[in-house]
Amino acid sequence: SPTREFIAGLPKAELHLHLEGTLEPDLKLTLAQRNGIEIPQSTVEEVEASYQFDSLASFLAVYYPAMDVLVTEQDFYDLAHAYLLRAAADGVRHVEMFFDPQAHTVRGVPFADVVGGYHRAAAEAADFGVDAELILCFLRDHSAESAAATLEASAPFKDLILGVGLDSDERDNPPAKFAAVFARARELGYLLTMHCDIDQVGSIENIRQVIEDIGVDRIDHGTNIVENPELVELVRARGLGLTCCPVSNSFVTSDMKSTEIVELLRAGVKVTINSDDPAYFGGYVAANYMALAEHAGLSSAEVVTLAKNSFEASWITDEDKAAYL
Ligand code: ES4
Ligand code: ZN
Repeated sequence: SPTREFIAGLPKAELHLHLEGTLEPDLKLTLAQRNGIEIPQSTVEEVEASYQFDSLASFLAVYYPAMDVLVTEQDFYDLAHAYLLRAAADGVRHVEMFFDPQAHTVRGVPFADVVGGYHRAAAEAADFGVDAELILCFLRDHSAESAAATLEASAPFKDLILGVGLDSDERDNPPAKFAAVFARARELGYLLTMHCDIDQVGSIENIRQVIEDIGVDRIDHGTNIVENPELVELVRARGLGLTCCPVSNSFVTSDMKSTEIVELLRAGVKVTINSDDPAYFGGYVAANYMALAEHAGLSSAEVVTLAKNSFEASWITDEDKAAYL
């Protein structure tokens, strides 16, 4: 079975990472103090103790309020910079990072400060060997109108953003709710992805919508296609990437879904391994590869395939892919 050193040494791309999900307890305390924001915790241990959840809903209830400490352009820079240093140490060479502008603009933070801080950190990461890009996520439990307004607000920053995604609570917020917003995003030149969460009731119908109606360029999670052989074949034949997050899965459903992930991998689907919200779930990308490899008994060759898949499913040019593969 592959060692941690072997996994960390493999060049990897990370394709499913929420920047707001990299807020470590010590940075949360630092930012709260710097910005004069009152939070219920005053030590790292207390913040860690508040990072408790056993479902997506209980996670999101901790996750969104924690973001109140992010206020200035420098805060967004500091958050992304800290993540990118950790990613580099885990062997990440390319990363496509989600961010949730609505979680900040609803509090009065200017869109330009969010994108500005994140982009400044992304650009600087080239100095330590990481190529970093941004994916704007809409909050699916907010209205389609709010998403449309956010999309228009992003237009002046189009060159700093690779694509758009959809996250937060999937229940009662199907892909079709955002069909017009995603069609407009495509017109603007963005690539498209959407979360299809593993705990979702009616998951197969939502996955069918994201492929056939929205026409996504990737699927976040999407592991539930395993229940439907026709969808597995469609995703395999189209070469659509799935961004799986084993450690996150184990928090949301008490199951890493290693059987399902490995079944899809062995069926030839472009499965990738990612960390989702590592500060909350306690594992950056190498720990996610390690957890899956140990749990499923993966060979070193299969781990190498996962790392190759991460570049193949990425949104870099074919020329750049060839340089990594
Ligand atoms: C998320 Cl685990 C998860 N699910 C849905 N939306 C999210 N945003 C950040 N983490
Ligand atoms: Zn996610």
